Amino acid sequence: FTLSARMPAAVESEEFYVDYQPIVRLSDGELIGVEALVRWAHPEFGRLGPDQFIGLAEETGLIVPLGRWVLREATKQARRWHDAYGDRAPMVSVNLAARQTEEPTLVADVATIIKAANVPPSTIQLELTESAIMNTTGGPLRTLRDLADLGIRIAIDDFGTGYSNLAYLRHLPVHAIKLAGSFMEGLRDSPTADPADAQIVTTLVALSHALGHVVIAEGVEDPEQADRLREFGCDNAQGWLFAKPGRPEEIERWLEK
Ligand code: G
Ligand code: G
Ligand code: MN
Ligand code: NA
Repeated sequence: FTLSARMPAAVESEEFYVDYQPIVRLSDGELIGVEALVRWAHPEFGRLGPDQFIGLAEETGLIVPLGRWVLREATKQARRWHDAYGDRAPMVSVNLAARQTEEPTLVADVATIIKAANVPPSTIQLELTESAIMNTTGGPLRTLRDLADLGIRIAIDDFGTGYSNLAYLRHLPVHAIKLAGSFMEGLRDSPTADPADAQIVTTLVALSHALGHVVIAEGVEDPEQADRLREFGCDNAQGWLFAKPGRPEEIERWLEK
């Protein structure tokens, strides 16, 4: 209760901030993008992770203004990186909660934010889970087309963990598929690794490529997992093996090395 009571004021007073986690190309380790991840510097409770307040924000509807703030912050950061690094600037990938896709003004809000930041739309990607896509007010096809028409990219987050209607998903203008970190357990060089995970990952990579989507693996923690993903033809990866989420300066150090 105390958390949700403070949240509106916290959005106003900028107690929230955004960390960025590198997304790298598996073939050569090149930084191709970053995922924006919100944090809360709470005056009493210290640093809070999204697991501690995103659920609450969804229940109270505060995710709508908070999500808008995160997108605005991340697009401003994308603009700074574009000014400093040009074509080498990383794509910035931002999570959209299911509650946000229910907002009738979603597309207009995104358009306003992208225009105000004056950033090339193709450097912004929105991550939506399967359920966020299916719950869209105005229909998934219409909404995703309207978003894609802005020139931004759409990624399906945690792919393979929701209820996917594959026959339906294939008609949506999606650029990338993010494979949930839970599938990476089975790619470890360990006797307890479940071989079914490797089968699922191989199949999802093949399916995504057949549909013309880029594949990003999440939660990659060790070199064996990265090796297996390369073997399976997975394009990009994100995880502690490469870097933890960090401040924009850490991304800049990465770009300058
Ligand atoms: O950074 P961390 O691993 O703690 O993130 C936990 C969860 O919070 C992830 O599932 C991530 O998608 C979600 N999350 C992080 N930032 C945002 C955000 O800005 N908006 C939404 N909707 N979810 C976020
Ligand atoms: O949006 P999504 O649910 O994919 O959010 C990614 C979350 O996963 C972030 O909260 C991030 O901190 C976390 N994360 C990133 N890399 C790793 C990793 O290698 N292992 C684990 N366990 N979590 C990770
Ligand atoms: Mn995500
Ligand atoms: Na994910």
